[in-house]
This record gives sequence, C-alpha cells and structure tokens, in this order.
Amino acid sequence: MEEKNHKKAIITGITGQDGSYLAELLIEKGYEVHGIIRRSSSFNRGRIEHLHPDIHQKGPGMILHYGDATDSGNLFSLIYEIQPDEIYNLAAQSHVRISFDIPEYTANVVALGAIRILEAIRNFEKFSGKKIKFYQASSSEMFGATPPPQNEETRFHPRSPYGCAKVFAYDATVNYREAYGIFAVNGILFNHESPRRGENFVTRKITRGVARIKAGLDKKIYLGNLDARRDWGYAPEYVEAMWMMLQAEKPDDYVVGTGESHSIKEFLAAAFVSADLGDWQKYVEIDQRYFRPTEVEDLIADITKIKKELGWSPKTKFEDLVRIMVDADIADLRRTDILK
Ligand code: NAP
Ligand code: F7E
Repeated sequence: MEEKNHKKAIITGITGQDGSYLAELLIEKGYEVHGIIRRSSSFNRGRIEHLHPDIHQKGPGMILHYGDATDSGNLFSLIYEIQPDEIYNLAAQSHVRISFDIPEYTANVVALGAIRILEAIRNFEKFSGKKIKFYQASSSEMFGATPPPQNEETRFHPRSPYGCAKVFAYDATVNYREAYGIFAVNGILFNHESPRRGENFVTRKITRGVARIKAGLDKKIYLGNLDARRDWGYAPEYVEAMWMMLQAEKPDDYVVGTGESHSIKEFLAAAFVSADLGDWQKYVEIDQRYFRPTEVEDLIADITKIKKELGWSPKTKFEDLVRIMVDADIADLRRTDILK
C-alpha cells in the first residue's frame, strides 16, 4: 500500500509565481499546504485558484489563512496553530526597481519578515520541543556588482534596497542555524520565469507585449536597459530545488540557476522570432523610467554544489523557456477574445 505523507507546510507568498508552483508540488507529494495570503481589495488568488478542488479530491490539500509578513503576532499564532514541519518563506516585495521607490517597506517585508518567522520558529521549538525546517527565498540579486560566475562562496555586493534586504534575511537564516540549531537553509535562486511571472518583470513584459502586438492590440513595447544579462531558468524546476533542500540530511545554502546568461536583447530576439514577428527592433522603444539608479549587469550561476550534493539540475533551455512564455501569452489573449 502507498504510504501516506502527513507533513504540513506553510508557504508565505503562496499567491506569487513560485508559491503557486510550490503549492502544486507539495500537494502532489501529499502535504497539507497552508498558504498565507494578504487581504486585498481586488482578487489576488488567480495563480492558486485551481488548487482549491484538491481539498475535496486528495485529502487536506491547500488551506489559506490571512496574514502578512509585517505582522509578527499573526505569524506567531499561525505557526503555533498549524505546527508545520516545513516553512517556505517566499513572501516579498520582489520587484527590484520598485524597491528604490519603497525601500523601507521592502526592507520591512523582506528583511524583517524573515527574522519574524525565524524568531517564531525559535520560540516554538523551545516550548514545544518540535522541530520546523525553514526555507528562505534568497536571491542572486545579493551578488549584485560582483562579476560572474557566482556561487555559494561569492562576495555579496547588492545594488538595490531589495538586494540589501535579501542579504539581511540570508544572514539571519545562517545565524539562526548556527545559534539555535534550526534547520534553516537559503536557496540562492537566479532569475526564474514562467507564464505565471508577474507582468512587470522584463521577460513577461516582453512575452505579453509580443502577444499583444501579434493580436494588433499594441504597436510597441517600452523598456529600459537592454544590455543587462540574466541567468534565466524555468520556475517549476526551481521549486523542486527548494523542496530538495529541506529534505537534505543537513541544512545548507545552495545556488540554483542554469549556468548560462543572456541579454535582454537576446530575449527580445528569441521572443519575436518565436511569434513569427521578425526583427524586434521595429517594436521596441527605450523609456528612461525603467532604468535603475544602480544596475546588476551580469549574473551566471555556478551550480556545481547543488548538482553534486542534491542531484538537482535544470532541464528547460533558454529558447524553450521563451517559447513556453510566448505561446502561453498568445493562448491567453485568444481565450480572453473568445470569452468576449
Ligand atoms: P512574486 O510573484 O512577486 O510573489 C511574491 C509573493 O509575496 C506574493 O504572494 C505576494 O502576495 C507576497 N507578499 C508580498 N508582500 C507581502 C507581505 N507584506 N506579506 C505577505 N505576503 C506578501 O515573487 P516570486 O517570483 O514568486 O518569488 C518568490 C520569492 O523568491 C520572493 O521572495 C522573491 O524575492 C524570491 N526570488 C525570486 C526570484 C525569481 O526570479 N522569481 C529569484 C530569487 C528570489 P500578493 O500576491 O498579495 O502580492
Ligand atoms: O529585470 C532589465 C532590468 O525586473 C531584469 C526578481 O524576481 O530576479 C528578478 O529581479 C533586467 C534588469 O528582474 C526593463 O534593468 C530592462 O537588468 O525582470 P527584472 P530582476 O531585477 O533581475 C531576481 C533574481 C529577484 O530576486 C527579483 O525578485 O531587465 N529591464 N527593461 C527591465 N526590467 C523590468 N522589470 N522592466 C523593464 O521595462
């Protein structure tokens, strides 16, 4: 008989790109998934709506709770009430350029948000004797200005309030592991994308723009710095790496990426070709508002450690990732059109 997994996990940021894929993965593995969602005046559950029926079909599935990364009392109560085996801290004001507009709020959510949860875990473990494993969504933005390739030994030199806040959360995670023996890990993830990527990140902005141009709805896409290079992978594969880190024998920090970087110009070329629109330069205009006061020029992951120790490696190639996203945005527009 198949053995039942009775593990419980909390996911903060469950309504985001990664949260939604991670929830799918954990439900598939038989977890009872508890997601923390923010109250919002407009609907913010589009990415996880399809997971609701699982509550009835496959056992516990997904349970949602209102909360916020800035609210310690709420995080403490939820952890005491749910008593999870694992916590994945994905909640963040995750947009790098916007972090220059709202630096204090970004630091509150990203930096203090992590330490609030770590404190709650420390407190809970002390009083209950039960252990909780903690995953912190760290970022390649922490490397910032340090040239590639970047690995677990590379010096951090963040270039935005977001990057600075992620460094604080990273350090807090290591500190709580060393000081209190908490099974706490950092996944240092390089950019990962998908059809569920937020619409104001560059890849999705491009693929959505391409679909709208193809449908005759728009004529141009307005962008900032096209020379920056990123190591772009496919998000569903990256949430698998998060889970693997919490199943490892000992807690440690891992870089996750593809080992390849491409410029925004290369992404544009691949996206326009994929939609049979030809030369991207006819459709793209530069708008200064999308430049950042300090830029991260080039990121390339050195994934030797995670490959060797956990056996994780990326599968989806750059051109395939671009095609998946362009096709999904074209299909999405067609669906909307049919519905109209
Ligand atoms: P995302 O799509 O922007 O999702 C962020 C999530 O955090 C959303 O669910 C959002 O809720 C939630 N959130 C924001 N502020 C919150 C608050 N004050 N309290 C509680 N929840 C809050 O981000 P993602 O791309 O899935 O990334 C997941 C995590 O990995 C983030 O921490 C990000 O910084 C980090 N990361 C991402 C990448 C990447 O390339 N995607 C790479 C490295 C690290 P709403 O839906 O209500 O806004
Ligand atoms: O920018 C350039 C921009 O906003 C990528 C987040 O998930 O990954 C993400 O951060 C590059 C930058 O992602 C536009 O200047 C040009 O060089 O898609 P992005 P990001 O800043 O790399 C890391 C790993 C995270 O942790 C973050 O949470 O593209 N770029 N023109 C533009 N970027 C945007 N957004 N919009 C433009 O119009």
